[in-house]
Amino acid sequence: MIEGEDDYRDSGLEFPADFVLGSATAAYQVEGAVREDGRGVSIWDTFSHTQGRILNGDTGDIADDHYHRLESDLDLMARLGLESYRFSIAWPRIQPAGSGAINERGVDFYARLVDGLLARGIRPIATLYHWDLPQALEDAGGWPNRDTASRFAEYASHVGNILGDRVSVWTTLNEPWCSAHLGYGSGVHAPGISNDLAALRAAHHLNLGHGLALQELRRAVTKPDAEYSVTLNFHVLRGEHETSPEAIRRIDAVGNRIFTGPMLRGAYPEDLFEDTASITDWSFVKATDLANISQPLDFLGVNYYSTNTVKMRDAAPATADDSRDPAITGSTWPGSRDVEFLDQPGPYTAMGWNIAPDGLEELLVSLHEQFPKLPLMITENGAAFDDVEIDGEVHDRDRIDYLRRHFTAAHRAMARGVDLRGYLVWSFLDNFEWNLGYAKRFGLVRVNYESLERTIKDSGRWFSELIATRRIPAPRGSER
Ligand code: IFM
Repeated sequence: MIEGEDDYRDSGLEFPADFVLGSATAAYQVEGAVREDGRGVSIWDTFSHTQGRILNGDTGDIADDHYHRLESDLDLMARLGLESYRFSIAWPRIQPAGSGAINERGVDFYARLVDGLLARGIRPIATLYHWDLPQALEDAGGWPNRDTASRFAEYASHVGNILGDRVSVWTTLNEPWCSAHLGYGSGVHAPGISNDLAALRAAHHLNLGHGLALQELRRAVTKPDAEYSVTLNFHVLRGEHETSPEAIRRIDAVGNRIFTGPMLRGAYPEDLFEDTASITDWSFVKATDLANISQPLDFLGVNYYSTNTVKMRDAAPATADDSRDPAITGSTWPGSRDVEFLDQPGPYTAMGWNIAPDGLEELLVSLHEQFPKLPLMITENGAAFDDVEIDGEVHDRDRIDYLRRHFTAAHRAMARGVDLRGYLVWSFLDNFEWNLGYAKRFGLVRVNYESLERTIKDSGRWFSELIATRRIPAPRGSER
């Protein structure tokens, strides 16, 4: 990132009247109430209750207690002026064992959520799957098992029937890369499996589940102007080393094009097959799968936080039998163990992620060039910082600065012709940050994890001003 004139700290830039401004959360990260009203067990319940998996032994058992504080949280969204709220539906609340009859009490919670949003003039954006697979389906093989894709389609059909008259936007999956690669490849996420073949099979069955679910949704939904999407987290790759182009190609294939290929082009990239030939012949891809997966989308959801810098390792590639310690084997990405991820230039967020708004601009422009007819929406962007609450205030200047830079980047991409429809800040509330538990705070609103009290941070007020004026607010005194 270049500091100075071109540091993306613009203000005053205006967003069009129909540009959607809102915020996002996910069920397991905020809801709590994991044993209530007939909810079944998810892989994240199991994982978070397994010793050593989550920092400080945290679990989502209570999280932000959003399940019990729904009305006041909805009021808070309205106070912030959110135009849209992106939430996810916990599959185990709808179908506790992942198949069969629906659980009416679980349905009731999401009906109240959607109705509460609509009553406050906030557009509901519903994600069907943000990682909380019913444990019963994991016990039957999880995403590496083809049947999970069919179960997901069945679940989508139920949810479409129940909420299809009211939800504005449907998103099938959130970040299937995380589900496949972190869940079944590196194993740092639930269900905690480390197996290259399982990760690739999971990626394919997530793709298939996406396509089948979209078809079911389109059959069930009755709201005529409902929109359909999927959210991907893209890896924006860089590298100056002579081997970087090859490393970039590899990670782009197994990290990005493994999803955009089948979903948006109707084919897996040939180079992905070559890179992973020692792991699988991909015979789990059946004849009709690609046609089922490549369903039309109204827009593509883009999650962006930072960039990656890569090169090929100097030493000989590790074999699949080696320890999975990345220090020994290189990356844990299937077919790309000989790719090395390098330290990135700062500044960094509390996650250790580099702050690179130019990466967001580059990503949006590149997606627009690759898929010129497909509108885009930023469905997640935001930052964790070590916020401090003093006398009921959180002066999170770092987060405001991060958001200013990324809203500037989005605006610049639009000025370059990108059809960008909206921007949803991650996250509405501080919440359970997966394997890092409650140690990392991304919220526009602080949550006190003892009292569960909510406090709007300065960034929340900043975002409210942006929504109200549709312009990036001018920096105040100490903000620069
Ligand atoms: O908290 C997560 C979210 O669940 C998915 N996208 C990235 C966020 C920050 O890590």
